[in-house]
Amino acid sequence: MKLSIVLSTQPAKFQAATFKGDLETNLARIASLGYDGVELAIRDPRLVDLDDLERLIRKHNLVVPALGTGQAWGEEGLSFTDPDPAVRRAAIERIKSHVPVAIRFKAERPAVIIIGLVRGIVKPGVDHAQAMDWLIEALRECSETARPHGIRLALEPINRYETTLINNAAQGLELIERVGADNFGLLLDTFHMNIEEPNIEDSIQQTGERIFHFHVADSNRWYPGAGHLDFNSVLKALFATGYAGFVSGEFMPMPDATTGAQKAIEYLRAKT
Ligand code: LER
Ligand code: MN
Repeated sequence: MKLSIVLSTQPAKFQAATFKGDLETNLARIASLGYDGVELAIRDPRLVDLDDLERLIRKHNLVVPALGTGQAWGEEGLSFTDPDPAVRRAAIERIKSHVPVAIRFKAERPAVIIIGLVRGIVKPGVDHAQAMDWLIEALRECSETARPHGIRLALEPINRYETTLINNAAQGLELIERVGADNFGLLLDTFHMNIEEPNIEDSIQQTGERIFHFHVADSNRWYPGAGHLDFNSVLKALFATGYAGFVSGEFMPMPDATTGAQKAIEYLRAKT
């Protein structure tokens, strides 16, 4: 099993970005704990010294399986479904600006671009069907831009307390049909699945080859092993689909980032 963990390259309010703060220190720590990769949360590629980031990542022999983009929503309010067309356009352009970053961090394949909360929520006064149409339009445009470079986009079903647009895998699969792009799939996250899926293993099986990325946190959003999810069964279902990507830790830095990351890797490595 290839394991990565989320690192935010910029200050962020998002609680489950496990590592935040000094890049060099955090990358060294992630590598020394035995992780194979690091999932980079990048709010805006223009604000990051990509040459320096790439140098540090290579120095520590880490792979970048995916790029998180949700802080564009969390910190700036950009979304695909805002009633203001200028905000929707800015969100689309922001996601497209991650394409060169995904190419730069190519390992076996380019990094997956994550569409989490940048999809937005249904804002007051907006009809759900209208928000879905804007979402589909934006996803088609971004998938089309990414496709010639072999880059895939993964939309993450997110629990109902954070968004009202695409909460579970079944809705994600319907969206895939409507978007109609072969480089568009899903990111499944065990924390959200525990809240929304009727049966986690069945939803994994039904999503099958459209699982482009996978987040792990336990039921309480602490490191795997700290809650009541059955990771033996969840990981068995994941690998039975033929999934060959990374299992990426995205959990709260509890009791602190290093201890959580260490407990997670010990626990997950014992499963394979
Ligand atoms: C991001 O990957 C995530 O899981 C969401 O909870 C973001 O708010
Ligand atoms: Mn997640």
